[in-house]
Amino acid sequence: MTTIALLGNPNSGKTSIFNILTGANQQVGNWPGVTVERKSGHYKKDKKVEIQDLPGTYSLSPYSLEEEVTRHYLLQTPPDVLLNIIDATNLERSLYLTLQLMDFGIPMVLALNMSDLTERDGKKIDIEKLSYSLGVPIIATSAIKNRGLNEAVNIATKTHDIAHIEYDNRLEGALAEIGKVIHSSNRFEQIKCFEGDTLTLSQLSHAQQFEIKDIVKITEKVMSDDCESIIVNERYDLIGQIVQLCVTDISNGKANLT
Ligand code: GDP
Ligand code: K
Ligand code: MG
Repeated sequence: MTTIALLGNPNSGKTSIFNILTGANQQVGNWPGVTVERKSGHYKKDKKVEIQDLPGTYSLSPYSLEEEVTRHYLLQTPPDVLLNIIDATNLERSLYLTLQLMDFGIPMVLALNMSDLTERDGKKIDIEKLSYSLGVPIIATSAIKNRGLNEAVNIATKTHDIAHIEYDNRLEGALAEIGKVIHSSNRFEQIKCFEGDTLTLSQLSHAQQFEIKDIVKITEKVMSDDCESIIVNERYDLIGQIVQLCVTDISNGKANLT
């Protein structure tokens, strides 16, 4: 049995894709203890593949019940692979969630959905470059035209590699130090500690919390910014570089880099 979890921003096409992949083989319920809908199903073409639909979110902070459910699921019962559904017409915003998902250290594949609409928008996305930049397989999909979805599942079932992204050396150094303090190589937890996430910090001893505070204070000083802004800026800087490399403006018949 392989479990593939579908994740993406609201309106990325998750429900459409889930319905195509599972057809009538769906179970609908609630996540334990909360009134957030839980849907899972078996892949129509291979019953040994289970598809888990997760709530649509922009972040995993958690600012909402949906984010909390998703974060808890990824930490406590990680699937074999994440299929991150991306709205190709809203690449920057979608990639912000992608970078957060990559921190969990779970194999990941991207479905570049709404790919039928990018040319209408006068944009061309170089999928090979995008895949290379992020270190994950990417398949162009269109739920409305039923394109690329079976390929996405096939690739997902064969993906076992875990992609790594690197931010500024000073931040990477701080995260490595935090990893030693909390005895965890889980990058999501390290970043959450760095950001001062109360849920994560509350599970640590006072001594650990003090050590982390020191690491964060020093990093804030050398990077002249506060901890939360450091993370947000690192992610948006990287996304900016990736978009510049991979997206071409093809409107007005002219090919200009955006
Ligand atoms: P969710 O919020 O992520 O579950 O997204 P939905 O599956 O509800 O889709 C949101 C809207 O986008 C719906 O109107 C879909 O019909 C439409 N949609 C989904 N996938 C595609 C696609 O690949 N191309 C186009 N053009 N529209 C899509
Ligand atoms: K929707
Ligand atoms: Mg939906």
